Amino acid sequence: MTEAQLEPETLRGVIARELTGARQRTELLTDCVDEADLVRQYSPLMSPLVWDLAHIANQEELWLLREVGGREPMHPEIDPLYDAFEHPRAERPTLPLLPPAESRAYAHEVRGRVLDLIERSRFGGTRLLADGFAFGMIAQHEVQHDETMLITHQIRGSRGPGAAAAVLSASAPSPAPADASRLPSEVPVPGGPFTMGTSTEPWALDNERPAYTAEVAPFFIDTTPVTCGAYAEFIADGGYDDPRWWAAAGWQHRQRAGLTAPLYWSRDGKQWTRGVFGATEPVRPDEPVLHVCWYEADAYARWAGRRLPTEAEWEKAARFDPATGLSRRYPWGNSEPQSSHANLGQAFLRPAPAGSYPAGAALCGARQLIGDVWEWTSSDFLPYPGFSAWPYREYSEVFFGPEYKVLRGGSFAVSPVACRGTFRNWDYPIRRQIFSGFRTARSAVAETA
Ligand code: AVJ
Ligand code: FE
Repeated sequence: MTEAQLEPETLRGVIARELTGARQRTELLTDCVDEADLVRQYSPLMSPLVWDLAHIANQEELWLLREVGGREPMHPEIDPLYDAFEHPRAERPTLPLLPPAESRAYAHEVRGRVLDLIERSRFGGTRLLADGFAFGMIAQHEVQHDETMLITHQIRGSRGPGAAAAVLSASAPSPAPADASRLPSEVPVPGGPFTMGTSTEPWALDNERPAYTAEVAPFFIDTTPVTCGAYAEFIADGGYDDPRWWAAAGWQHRQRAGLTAPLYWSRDGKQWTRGVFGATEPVRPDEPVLHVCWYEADAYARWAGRRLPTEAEWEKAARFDPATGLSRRYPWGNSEPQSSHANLGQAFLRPAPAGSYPAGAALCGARQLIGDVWEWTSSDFLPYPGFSAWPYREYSEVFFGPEYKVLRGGSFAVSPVACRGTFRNWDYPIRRQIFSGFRTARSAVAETA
């Protein structure tokens, strides 16, 4: 979605393309397992895949057919089943959910009516319709659930027929570019004010709004996400056994949960292996580390003599243009993400080697800020000054507070439509089933004469 106001005909094309692309992914993720596995719950952290499918359709019906289109509910009795707030994930398999065939039929029927609605819409008159926001919100909702479903596939591993990697058949990303080994380990970012958040990005969600002036002190940030090789050094140095590196709550969690390595890592003699969608392979030292919780990222950073970047630092590194003083939409500028910019959209089912995507570098020189792995920041998930919940409180507002940490940048699993320099994700600091990694930062020490 561009920042420029689009003619209705152009906007129609953009919306149809985003919704159709999201649906192709949803179908891949749900057609590659049999009925029994669609209704199975693989982890109390995740819904059965069939819940995601019907929930995607239900949100689309709610916002596009009912709110925008003024239609009557198609099946009002099922609404509560797919309301994420009425039933926590752990409870969902016990609900009288629509079976797979009915879920598919429901999603198909809703989508057919939505495509008709797009043809008739003028994209104006109400805030929900302006710039096609409601359609953009729903496209983003579906691709967010596509990421959630891919997480379920990773948890599922090789259990059951049709291990995800084979069915989703993603190829490997290219090897790191020639200059990757010569990159500086960190790059400087100037202190001072910059514009954080947005008031102009048409499909930005409420928690990214409004734009405001944030101030940061000068700092350095890692050029790339922390790699598996660097993380393995932390492990080898006894990092998991030394409470000095861990936040108090993190150490407690590390003890209680018995953490010794990232999720899906195991020790095979002298080398680390990792489970990837049901396959086991040697850990690749130059790949960004994946499946670490905030506490692990925080401990690694302290061990390295560094710290996690704040959310404002991350965003300044990603967006700030010192020449104009303006914040850009993406690290590479204002143009829509292309496959040369970032590893997004489940094109590959893994992060690309550190130093990849030189065309997607930020002006400060940092690479892979967008795509590959979600990056933990040190910040709590809080509203920006002037925030107002829109169009519903349950997207962001009910989560604000110190119990959630912000992640930035987007992983290989999220589509470009739900990924930009201002986009905010959040989760509990103990969570690591998500496609999470991190990079570190340090404050620039003022030079004394
Ligand atoms: C923004 C990823 C935290 O999955 O809980 C999906 C996105 N919100 N349906 C989540 C979301 C409603 C949300 N995250
Ligand atoms: Fe949802």
